[in-house]
Amino acid sequence: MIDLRSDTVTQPTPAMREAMARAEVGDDVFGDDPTVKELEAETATLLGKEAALYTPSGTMANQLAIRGHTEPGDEILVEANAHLYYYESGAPAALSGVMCRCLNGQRGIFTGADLEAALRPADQHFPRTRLVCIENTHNRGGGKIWSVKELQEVADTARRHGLLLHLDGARLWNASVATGIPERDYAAHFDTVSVCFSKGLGAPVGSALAGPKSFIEHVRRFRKMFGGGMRQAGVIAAGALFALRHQRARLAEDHANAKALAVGLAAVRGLEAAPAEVETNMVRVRFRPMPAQQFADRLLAQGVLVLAVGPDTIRTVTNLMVSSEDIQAAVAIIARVVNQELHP
Ligand code: TLP
Repeated sequence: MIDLRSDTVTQPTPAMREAMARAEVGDDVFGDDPTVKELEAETATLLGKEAALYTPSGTMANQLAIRGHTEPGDEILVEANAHLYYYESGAPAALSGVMCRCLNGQRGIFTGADLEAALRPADQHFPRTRLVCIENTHNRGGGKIWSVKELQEVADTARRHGLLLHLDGARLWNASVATGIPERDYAAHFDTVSVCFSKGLGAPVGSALAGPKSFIEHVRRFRKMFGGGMRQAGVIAAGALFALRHQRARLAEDHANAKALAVGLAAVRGLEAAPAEVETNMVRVRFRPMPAQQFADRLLAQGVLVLAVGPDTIRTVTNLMVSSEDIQAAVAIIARVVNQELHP
């Protein structure tokens, strides 16, 4: 099986398992777990923030940020395809009682002018607009990277209007490896940043929310409330620490594999893939003749796993478990399935 559904499918390597087995642990709800503390400190430093909080998932990290920055009835501004709005089970409404106002971006990117156009005067008729959220890289945008200039422009506009800023940096590592711009330079524009260890970095579990110390202490209580207080979490935090230290630079391999995959698929007649749009580890592919889920099922039967993400669009994500040889094999299998459909 060549699993291209997501970079979340990665399994811990033998060296990572070894680090996890050796982890020194304690009860983290009592603040006793040295490995969790080490992970939080190292993450905060990397992101240039005062503190960080380990969470079981990226979803929880994002939702803690929203809960911490808002009050029920507030409004947050998000891009229409943002993960924290599109893929988090309605959590902003359920857990924070906020309204989401959506901006339409281009592959997830919106501008200061877009933001400006969505703002309303302070008036008792309107919800209080509080927070702007950005996702970098952008998942449904196909792994698109926000440039620092684009971020800066939106952040300046938000600040001018007294708004707070949160970055969903589940794949910020990919943006940094692709551009050479350190994570902290992206993070500097935001009050809070969430990052994931369990995606391309290859750790089995966990994410973190980073920001000012007082804010992190504030949301620690919400983490408990949301059921995210973990006990001997050092076992999994050790996997995250190992990933952070040893598996960040190798994301460049995933990016090269994604590019090769896109080039290979673009050459298959009947498929629409755009190699020039591949900036990190994701490739979106359109095959118009059949519904995406049916296409995904056909590929599954031939040993290639992909995700249907639109009526006729599938997503492939390169990852630690997939070699460049696997990529060539996947291209051949996908081409065969397409040809069988077009020339039965
Ligand atoms: N994304 C998953 C699915 O939920 C779609 C994936 O396979 O891509 N932010 C971003 C940008 C994400 O892509 C994800 C996961 C999350 C947050 C949530 O992380 P988890 O799954 O740890 O809650």
